[in-house]
Amino acid sequence: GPLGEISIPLYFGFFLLSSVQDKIKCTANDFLKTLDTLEAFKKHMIDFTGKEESEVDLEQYFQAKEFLHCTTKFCNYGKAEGAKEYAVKKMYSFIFELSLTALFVTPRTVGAQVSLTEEQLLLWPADAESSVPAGASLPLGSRAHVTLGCAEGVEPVQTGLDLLEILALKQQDPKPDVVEEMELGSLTYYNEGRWMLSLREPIGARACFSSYYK
Ligand code: ACK
Repeated sequence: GPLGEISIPLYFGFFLLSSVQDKIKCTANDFLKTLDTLEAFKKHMIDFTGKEESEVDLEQYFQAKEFLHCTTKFCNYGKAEGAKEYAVKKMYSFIFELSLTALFVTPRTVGAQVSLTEEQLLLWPADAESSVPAGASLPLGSRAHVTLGCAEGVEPVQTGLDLLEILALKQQDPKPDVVEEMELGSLTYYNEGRWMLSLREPIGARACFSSYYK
């Protein structure tokens, strides 16, 4: 059939413009640098190091990503469920303004939470949140994120799963203790090395809706 001739990409997503990427990388690095110096973080350093009394340089700990993007649909060249149906969506190469509303860090990943608009949600697959942790029910688009870095040996798919986990914990306890008021916003600790900085002012990030092939 005709679909056999269409080549379906590895994934679709919003690709941050290069000027925006530089700005976000700087913001994220500043955040990691500051987080590293906080007493509250040092108290839980073992989450990252696995042993008492050792230090971690968070900027070194995470391998920074190139091509910052917010994946909408992972298609795996047509092998992922729903890939072909998704691939017929239009709005190719349109520019969107993404709103980054939080930065989060776990021993596995560092990322930015993306709050999608109604229009952007039209590009969001209905089943993206199907791997929500047990007991939680999160709205469509909850998984939307930009992976900023992964610890050694960690695949980027983990960033969205880490975000869902934090949001599920947040849902259980909507008013957790804020650990620290930082310049950029309030920092909260969700145990087991999970940190979230809710930004006082969301970061606007212009991004092009497109697809990626390796
Ligand atoms: O950081 P990400 O959102 O996580 O961007 C990359 C991109 O696709 C290329 O690997 C994401 N990704 C990988 N596998 C999956 C999956 N099974 N479901 C959703 N996103 C995925 C990865």
